[in-house]
Amino acid sequence: MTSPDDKQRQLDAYRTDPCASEMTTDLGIPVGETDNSLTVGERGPTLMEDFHFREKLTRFDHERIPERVVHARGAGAYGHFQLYESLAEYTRARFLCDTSASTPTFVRFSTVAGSRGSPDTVRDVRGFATRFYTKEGNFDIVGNNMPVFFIQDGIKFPDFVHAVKPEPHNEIPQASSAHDTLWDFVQLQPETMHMMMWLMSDRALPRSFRMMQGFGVHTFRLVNEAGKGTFVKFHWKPKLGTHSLVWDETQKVAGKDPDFNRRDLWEAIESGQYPEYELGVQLVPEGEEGRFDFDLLDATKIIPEEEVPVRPVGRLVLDRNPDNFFAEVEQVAFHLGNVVPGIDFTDDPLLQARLFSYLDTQLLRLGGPNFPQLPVNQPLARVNNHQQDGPHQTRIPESRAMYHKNSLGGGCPALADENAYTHFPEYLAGHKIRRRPESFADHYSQATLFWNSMADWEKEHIVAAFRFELGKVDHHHVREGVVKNLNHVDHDLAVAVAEGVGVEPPDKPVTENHGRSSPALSQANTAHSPATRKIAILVADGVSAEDVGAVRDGLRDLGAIPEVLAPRDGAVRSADGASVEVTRALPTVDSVLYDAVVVPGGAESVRTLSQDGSAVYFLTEAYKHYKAIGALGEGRELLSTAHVPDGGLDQGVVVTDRPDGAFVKELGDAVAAHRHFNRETAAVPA
Ligand code: HDE
Repeated sequence: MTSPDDKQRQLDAYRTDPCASEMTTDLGIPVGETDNSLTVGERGPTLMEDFHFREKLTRFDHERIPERVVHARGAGAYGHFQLYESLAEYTRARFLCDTSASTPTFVRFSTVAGSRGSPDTVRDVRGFATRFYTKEGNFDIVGNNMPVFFIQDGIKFPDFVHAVKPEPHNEIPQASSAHDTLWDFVQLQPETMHMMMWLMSDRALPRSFRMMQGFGVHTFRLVNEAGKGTFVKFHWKPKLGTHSLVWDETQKVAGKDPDFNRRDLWEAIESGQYPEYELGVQLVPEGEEGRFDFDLLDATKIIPEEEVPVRPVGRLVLDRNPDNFFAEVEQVAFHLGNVVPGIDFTDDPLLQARLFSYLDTQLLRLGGPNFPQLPVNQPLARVNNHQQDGPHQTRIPESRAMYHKNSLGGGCPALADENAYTHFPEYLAGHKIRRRPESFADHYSQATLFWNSMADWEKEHIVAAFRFELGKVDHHHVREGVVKNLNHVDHDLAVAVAEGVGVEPPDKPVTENHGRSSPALSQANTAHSPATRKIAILVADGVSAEDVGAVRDGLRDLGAIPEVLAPRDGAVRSADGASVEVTRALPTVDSVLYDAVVVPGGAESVRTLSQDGSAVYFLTEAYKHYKAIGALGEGRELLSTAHVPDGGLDQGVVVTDRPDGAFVKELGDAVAAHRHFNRETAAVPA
């Protein structure tokens, strides 16, 4: 049985305390001077014998390792997983059978296309990789925040990644899919269409890693004690719901705070607002896989939740930030081949390719085969085998018999018996061929399903995204090719995109839209909460302290994070002479870093703010980005200065004379709604 602290106790052995001793070299020699190198006289040449200088520079020169070829930019955290009920009927994996165990975990979230230093808020898929440190070894779900993928066969992965990464001749653009090579790949590879719908949707712009779903994508197989197999898809559902930024905002955030998602995760954990996700499974009994109009082995397809419900089976809580980014987040080596007894693969050709790729890439990235010994990669289970040597071996095997079978080492280690991992004995026979199955041929029905399931505002965002991306494509025939493919998805969509990118719209649909939808796909149907939302309260000297206090305390009670912003840092003087502490100075922040804005009353404060362009713009821009807006007393005047129409509660604009409970409740509801897309914002100058 594992407990949440087991992994942390293991890591303790590796944590180093900078205050535990005086400064030393790497080999422990005391260092008394590290600011001046050893020279001949004060102005003479540096001496080679200065071993401390040489070591310091050499270590510096060797600090870098290759960044991940994809998913280079990421952030990670530790946590634990608690099972709700035993899944012994389906799997012998002990951590999925024992509800008394709490399994330590490590999660890494990432973008895909950008380099290590690229901004967080680009339009991209997000990686959602989870490691379970179980007593039977490490189990990794190396998933994404979208449930399908661009390609069906892993042999296409290098082609796809070459197309989406910055173009090879000039290494432009960074962390963006809006360029010719990606869309050229897309137009010639119609299997990308379903995933492109997800990528052009708001799913590609998560408000927070804490507010996005995760998916194992492939169909895996659970195997129980009796050897019976059940197909499974893994899902993570965030407790706070699935929410996204708007496109204009993401681009501004990329400059104002390139670490936006990383910082959000870090701060939430530091402040004890631990991110939570529910693990769900879709189970399909072996033998019933033929009942769908798609192939379970095709990673460009979902199993609609309405056909096979997602059964919640446990809860993941992330409650500890890493101590050192490089040691833990950069060196973590996920591999979807890391499975434990009771969890097995399927013949999905994308999955099969990944089984090769992850180990291969770690050998290069982490410099040899001993990377499983790195603290973050070490399992809690005991490791015992005849693997030996290689760079940076840290174990000291005591046996002289590093082979099996042996008599000189007492025959050790003995082979595992009933605990051993056994592969599902799937019966297979066939010819060696290179051919896609006919059951993988339908590239459009589920793209149409996704489109049909979107709320009107989600559809508008998808059209705008296609127009933006294709608008950056120089080759006209590539734009035309994409529009042609879109016409297989939905005629109206194809026409709307064509009209925005200077392409002749198709005159009729290729096929009639099948009209089916899956409500679970829409972000309109997600959970809503004001918890952990950042809310700006704009103040200046002369503000109503009563308003500030009521709003701040009321929002805190709802679990939100109110921050008082003023033209300068420190404190402002309220109308009644009290001191109101300022959280941040306006020039150091921006509305795109907040979920909502409130303007308290106080005639002098509002007058000052209305003459401060950055305060006015703050409000206008928040309105433009559909965020909840609140105003009390004279604060309402700033709304009209900022061209914010009082659309009322329906449009997330909450105004009042006095700060009472009803105001805070309405404001909380408006914040929880996340965005108010029923506003007319086209003419708003921000
Ligand atoms: Fe990956 N992928 N991938 N991938 N992937 C990597 O492994 C690869 C795919 C995913 O936070 C690499 O350690 C191939 C699907 C995540 O460290 C590499 C194929 C899904 C991460 C690799 C895929 C993913 C990676 C790069 C097609 C969602 C980041 C560095 C056959 C289910 C893990 C590394 C982390 C990382 C290969 C497709 C998710 C090169 C060949 C589908 C979350 O091995």
